[in-house]
Amino acid sequence: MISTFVTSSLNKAGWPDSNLPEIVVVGRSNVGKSSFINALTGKKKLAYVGSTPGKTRMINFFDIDSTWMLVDVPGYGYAKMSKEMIVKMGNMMDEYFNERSQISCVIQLVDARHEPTKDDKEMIQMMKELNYPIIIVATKVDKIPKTKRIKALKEISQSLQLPLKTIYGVSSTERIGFDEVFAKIQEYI
Ligand SMILES: Nc1nc2c(ncn2[C@@H]2O[C@H](COP(=O)(O)OP(=O)(O)OP(=O)(O)O)[C@@H](O)[C@H]2O)c(=O)[nH]1
Ligand SMILES: [Mg+2]
Repeated sequence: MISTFVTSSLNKAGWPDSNLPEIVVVGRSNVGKSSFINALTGKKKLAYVGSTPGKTRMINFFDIDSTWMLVDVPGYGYAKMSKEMIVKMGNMMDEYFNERSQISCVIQLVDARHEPTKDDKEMIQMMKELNYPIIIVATKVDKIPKTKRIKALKEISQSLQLPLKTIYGVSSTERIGFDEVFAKIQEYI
């Protein structure tokens, strides 16, 4: 897989002039979106990973094999973000999700260790209303003992009222679960 950074945008004017299908990675701040993109592409420093939440502030586009784009967006639910910033980012995301016609799938990340949050559920609802197919990925499974991972995924599937087989567990640090997610992505590009 050949992956390259294309551009970062703050608004429509900054979106790449391209018709490639886009797969967007969404989720709470710090859930591991940028790490997921790096692990999926096998490039350690493609997307910026921060030790503190709120690191990704723009919409970042990555070209994959000149065939599709992977899109990294800012996380939601970061308590320390200023109100002004929350509004700015909300508008930026609304514009993208409402007007970018080639969005072909949304990858919703949730933390494997916790029940999906109210924000997670609202995000999923919003994506459903926009008619985007959604892939649910539970991150950081390395932080759960191996014997308890299935149970954690089951709890997420129950909480979201989605079949267990539609929830993918991954670890970006241990590189677990990416082949399965990649195969699923292929269905949408
Ligand atoms: N143990 C473990 N840590 C992870 C994993 N994925 C991400 N992290 C850590 O979680 C923190 C946040 O990761 P990011 O990839 O920057 O998260 P993000 O969702 O892009 O965050 P924002 O850009 O702030 O919205 C970093 O310290 C990562 O190293 C994982 O699978 N396992
Ligand atoms: Mg990020």
